[in-house]
Amino acid sequence: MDLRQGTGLRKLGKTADEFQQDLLSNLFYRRGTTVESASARDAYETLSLTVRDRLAERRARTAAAHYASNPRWVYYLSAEYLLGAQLEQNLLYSGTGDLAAEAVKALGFSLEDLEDLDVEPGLGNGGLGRLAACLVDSLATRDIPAVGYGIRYDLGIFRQIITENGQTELPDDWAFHGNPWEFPAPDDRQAVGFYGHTEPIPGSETRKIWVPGEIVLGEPSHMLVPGYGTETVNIVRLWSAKASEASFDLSRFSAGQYAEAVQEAVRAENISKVLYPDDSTELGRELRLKQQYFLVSCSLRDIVRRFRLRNEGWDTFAEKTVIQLNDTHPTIAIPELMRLLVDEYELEWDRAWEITRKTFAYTCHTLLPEALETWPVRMFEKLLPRHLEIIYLINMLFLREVEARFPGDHDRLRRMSIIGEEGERRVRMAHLAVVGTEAVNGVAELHSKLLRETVLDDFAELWPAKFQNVTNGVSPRRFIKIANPRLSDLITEGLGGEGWLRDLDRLAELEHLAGDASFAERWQSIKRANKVDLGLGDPDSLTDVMIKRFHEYKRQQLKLLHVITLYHRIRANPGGDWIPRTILFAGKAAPAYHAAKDIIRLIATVAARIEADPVVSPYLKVVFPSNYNVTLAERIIPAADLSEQISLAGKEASGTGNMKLALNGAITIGTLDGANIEIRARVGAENFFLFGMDAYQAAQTRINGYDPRHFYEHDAELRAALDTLASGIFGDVGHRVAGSLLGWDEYLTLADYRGYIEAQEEVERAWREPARWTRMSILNTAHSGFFSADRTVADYAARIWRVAPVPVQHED
Ligand code: OX2
Repeated sequence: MDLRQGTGLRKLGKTADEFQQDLLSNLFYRRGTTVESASARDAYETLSLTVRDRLAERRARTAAAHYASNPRWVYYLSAEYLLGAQLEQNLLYSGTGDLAAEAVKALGFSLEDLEDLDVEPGLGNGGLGRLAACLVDSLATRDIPAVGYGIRYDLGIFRQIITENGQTELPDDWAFHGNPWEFPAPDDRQAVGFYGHTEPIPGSETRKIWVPGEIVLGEPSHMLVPGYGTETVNIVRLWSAKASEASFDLSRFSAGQYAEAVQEAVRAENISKVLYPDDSTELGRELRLKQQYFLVSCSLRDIVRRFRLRNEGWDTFAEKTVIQLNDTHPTIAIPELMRLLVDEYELEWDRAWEITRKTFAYTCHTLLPEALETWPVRMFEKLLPRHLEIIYLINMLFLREVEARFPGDHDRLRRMSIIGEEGERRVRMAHLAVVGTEAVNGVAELHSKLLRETVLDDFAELWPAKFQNVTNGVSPRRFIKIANPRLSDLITEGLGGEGWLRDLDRLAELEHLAGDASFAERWQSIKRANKVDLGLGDPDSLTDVMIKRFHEYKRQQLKLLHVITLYHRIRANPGGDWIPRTILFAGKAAPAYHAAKDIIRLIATVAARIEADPVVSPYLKVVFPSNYNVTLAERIIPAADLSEQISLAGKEASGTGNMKLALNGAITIGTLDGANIEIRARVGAENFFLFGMDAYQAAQTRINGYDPRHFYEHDAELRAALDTLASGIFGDVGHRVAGSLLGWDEYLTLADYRGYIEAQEEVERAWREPARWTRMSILNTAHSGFFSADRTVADYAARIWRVAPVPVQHED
């Protein structure tokens, strides 16, 4: 029996009968119940296990193939993963959807009932976390040996309830009923130190001993990440904080001090208790820094352990390992690897530095200055004293390099230093990430260019070859095949097969069908049917969606000004030939981001007012479903006609919702920002509603002294909209939002207002010609194949990771 290949295992069934038997045996032996008494949850858990078993078998073959080839590995370090619901994905990726439907029917349930019980793990905030999930999907699909490392937060992104009072947050105990998709691996536990002090080692200048003041255990569990249309199953390994036995104070317990007895343990386990619900902003709390180091320390030790299973010494470490840092959150991995190599494995500093620099690569996801993480030196020193010493040494040697290239340029040294000296001294994580890596990339062409020209210009001048662009992408399986089965079937029929799901450029062949009247008619009726399914408005109305995190730079407030303008226009001319619109907003705001929460509340209030207005409501409906997450996105995206991507140019690094919507045939109204530019270039300017300043004009407008009141005074419709907001009918929130727009308007909303309204008029002209609209919609899908995450991963693999696929053998 060949244990390693997993071929000694009993074969898992391929027929309906065999699947059914496996399901029953899981019901009896693993769930401990019977057919007669099985609840929906029993059925769900059992089905999940049965599907998981099939992936586990592939996982065993994957591990065997990887073990045998000792390949170069990609390790993706990310503080966030928004994996989305697992059941439907895993049914698809294991090809067991039909078998499962039949088998659960025999238990008296429908697949849809059970899918409703499948809770998505909300271990991320927004685009950055969902990108991580799309990339691990594509890594497996491309047969690249990879592990994603993250944190298993007990509480994910908060559950949101929207009422007329705005957003309320509730804790998201996503694994309350357990999580059938994960495998705990307590044996691979790691111990992580915090606080304490360092001690010199006599005779060594660079090595030190770190004596931590607190030790916390990290316990991993993993979720399976199957590739689509291939045998590979990779994993995402998530760490949970566990108190060590010693942290329970038995003597206090015996003395009746129950709370004090567990105090230390509670503190330790708080590290992975909750995801910080902020997006694109820096937080700066010690617990967050603890989370970051916890992730990094556990993951690096695991990476080293895995390397040592197959290799000896350190000569080949950087050859066999590439670690991608998803934004700066895991950047402490750089000094941590130095610490492991120098202090624990006793390598010379220079050699350790060479290995470290070659091992890491860094993806930056923002340009917003407030999102560039920095940590107070004092906090760092207290929590990670040894790491701070290492950072100082890295910085000293780095600044020497800069000084050698630009002698006497002190201002440059100050600008580039890893330690910021303005005000309170702070560690600049983005600088550390650039200095300690081999490659740095932005996430869309414009973003990468602006990184080189602005935020990281000094670094780009020093190391031009280090800077690259890798435009983001999304999973076509989750966001077309699963989310939009009707459209997928039509595409498959039109292209004569499902090959497009692994090679999304093939969508381009749909171009020939754009002029085919019957194809176009089916295209249109699918969109309508998806709107009926969504059930949030008249399916014949123009469904206009803005779905994303709430942030002032994304400018939901500009969309709101459009809503009020429409409201005024309809009231002024109730008999007009108005196009019925359903405007859908969805998204969360960080709980402490008051300006964004004001905008949510204002939208909810305006929506109610419109609803109650008999003159306007036949034409205009504003809906705001609660709790936007991956699952809800999968329902909204297929139903969208118009995709709102209206951030101030130069602020949205990429966007990925824009890609998902275009792929599903929504037409974008947007600025020249992030990936919008690349979408427009591909789908064609005539199939995209463009408006607004570009990034350079926006920057120039600010420099020239921007005055929002100028636009207020010179545009009667804009004035009317702002006056309505400020009139008091929407209470204090109306005042505050209008006040901020008129007072400062950080994101130049008023300057882009007129252009936006005109672009919306162009939208309406196009909508009045259904054949033209449908053609535009088909062409958006046809020319968005570039935005597959499979292409993104291929780009990383070729230009940054330099890794090759390792195919996994089929079961024989
Ligand atoms: C987001 C960016 O805001 C968004 O533009 C991008 O598409 C996404 O990351 C994936 O690259 N936190 N979230 C982001 O950046 C940060 C920081």
